[in-house]
Amino acid sequence: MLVDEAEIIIKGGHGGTGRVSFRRKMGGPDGGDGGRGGSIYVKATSDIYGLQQYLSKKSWEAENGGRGGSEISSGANGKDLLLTMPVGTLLTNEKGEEIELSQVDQELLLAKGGLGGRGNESFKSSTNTTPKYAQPGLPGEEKKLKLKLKLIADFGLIGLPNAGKSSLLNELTSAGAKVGDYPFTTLEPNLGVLKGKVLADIPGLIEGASEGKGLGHKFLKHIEKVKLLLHCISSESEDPLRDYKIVRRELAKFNPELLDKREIILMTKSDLAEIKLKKIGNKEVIPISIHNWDSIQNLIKILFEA
Ligand SMILES: Nc1nc2c(ncn2[C@@H]2O[C@H](COP(=O)(O)OP(=O)(O)OP(=O)(O)O)[C@@H](O)[C@H]2O)c(=O)[nH]1
Ligand SMILES: [Mg+2]
Repeated sequence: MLVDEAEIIIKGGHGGTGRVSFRRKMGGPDGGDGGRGGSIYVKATSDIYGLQQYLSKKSWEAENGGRGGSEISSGANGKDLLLTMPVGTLLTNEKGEEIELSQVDQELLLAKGGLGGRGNESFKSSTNTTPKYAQPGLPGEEKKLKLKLKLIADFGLIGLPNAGKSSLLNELTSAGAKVGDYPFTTLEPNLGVLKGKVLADIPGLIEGASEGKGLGHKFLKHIEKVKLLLHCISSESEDPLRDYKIVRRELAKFNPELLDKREIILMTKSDLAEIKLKKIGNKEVIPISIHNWDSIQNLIKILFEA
């Protein structure tokens, strides 16, 4: 299941307490400082299912700093905690401030660990040579964050049910989407990453989809942002032009601007039937088969030249 919303509480580690101690022989103060609490960072990844972990675990804390020791030894610093979230995640704190993870591998500080307390040695002065106090450490920053994944697909696969969209997604990316020789195999959008670009497989659109028929209508909103539509038509179809028009009509009914998007027309499963339709309007129809390596390579080339 694709998780696109979650809420978490994060907390930097508490700073360690400073130590009060005195040297055995001379009696001077020698209490060391507490260690710094660990901080929490986030790193953007290309794993679009990455928000799933925050459904079961909502509270994340970095390690506390260690206590200061005698002989002016400082406590250990707490370990930092690195959270991972999919690129496209929008993080909002309680004040409504937002940050968006816009690039894979981007790293940001989310919550600072608390400073360690000073040990009694550091309070020594000419007027107080034997201070008997030390500081407690400070608490780490605590934040409540809303996480929202915005599907910002670059390419969107559309077409009638069973046209071979998921198969193509699997061929181009490591998405591992379910494939079946029946309509409506895909029940929610699948996403994959191809050379840093996100490809979305939108469940089959049927006549009436924009009015709520079938499944595709729920997901039409996810293609409003895509830069390029990959329109899949099965070469097994008795009337490919009709299939094409059905889908285009549904797009238009949902949002006419979708028709202005760049579109590549793919005649899928080209190994199964002869391609009779070579052009639709002035758009070339590109034959493609998951069993034909060259045709897949050709498509990748077209996508990255687009
Ligand atoms: N021979 C052949 N079969 C293919 C090809 N691409 C897909 N298929 C088969 O076509 C059927 C449908 O493929 P899917 O990828 O599930 O189609 P879909 O468009 O995702 O279908 P829905 O999710 O139901 O909308 C499966 O049985 C696939 O194995 C191809 O290039 N050649
Ligand atoms: Mg599918």
